[in-house]
Amino acid sequence: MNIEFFDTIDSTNLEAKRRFETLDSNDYEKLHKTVIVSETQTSGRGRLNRKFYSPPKNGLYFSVVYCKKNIKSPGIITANAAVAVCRAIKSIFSIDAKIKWVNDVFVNGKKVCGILTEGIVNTATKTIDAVIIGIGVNIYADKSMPDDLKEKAGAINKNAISNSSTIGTHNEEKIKRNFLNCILDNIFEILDNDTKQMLAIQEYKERSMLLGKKIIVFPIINNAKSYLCTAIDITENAELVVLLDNGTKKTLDSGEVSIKT
Ligand code: BT5
Repeated sequence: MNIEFFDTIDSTNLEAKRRFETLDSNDYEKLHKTVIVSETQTSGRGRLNRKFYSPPKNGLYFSVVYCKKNIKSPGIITANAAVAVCRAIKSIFSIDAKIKWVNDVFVNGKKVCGILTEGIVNTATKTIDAVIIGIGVNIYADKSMPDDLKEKAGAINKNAISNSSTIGTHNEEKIKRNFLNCILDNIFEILDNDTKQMLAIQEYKERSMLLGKKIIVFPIINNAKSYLCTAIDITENAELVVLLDNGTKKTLDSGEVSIKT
């Protein structure tokens, strides 16, 4: 593993992508397990070019490069990473986090982590031979968080405020570093072993905050209309199975969902 730290950067995912641009596709393997970490991001990104708020001190923002030939489902990797983050939250903070399909980790009903997995296509073989797993976690609460985010975004340690005098001290930095190491250990332990990947998907399902609930699906393809249904299962490929009111089952491999309140 090779970890690089930045004070500030546009986006750790973009930085990881730039590393690939300098390489011939036969040499992608050289970047395997490269980790780019930044104290803050000026253009932190979510899916569909949404923004990911990444102020300094509060959180962890990093990207993990994982190389493997012909990756069939980046969705499974996102699910594996979400489980790794939950295990690390349990180890370091003794909190049981939940997962909202596909890529969000929740504590106390609020999103504390988002994951953006991007595939790198080998131009010669047209297969996905590497992924960049971008992970942003809010560890401490942020007083300056924009109002539109406050409703849905939270922090693991919501009682610690980022501009209090303790944050940024040696102890807080140590917790942050241990937390990062713990997430990375868990990610590689899972991704390096097919059986552990399968077990992680089982845990992903157990930690799901959707199963059994009425949800609204917002398809992200073709501007299709949103619809109401019940989340009934998660497959071994981390797809969401939903039951429509007319009795039809659907298996979703992407999309945006919200729990009907
Ligand atoms: C995500 O997208 O949640 C994936 C976020 C991945 C961020 C990491 S940070 C390191 C790496 N480098 C990057 O540039 N990105 C990755 P999505 O599911 O599309 O959710 C985006 C939505 O989450 C936004 O539209 C906001 O509503 C919300 N959001 C933004 N910032 C947040 C934050 N700090 N905490 C919680 N929610 C946030």
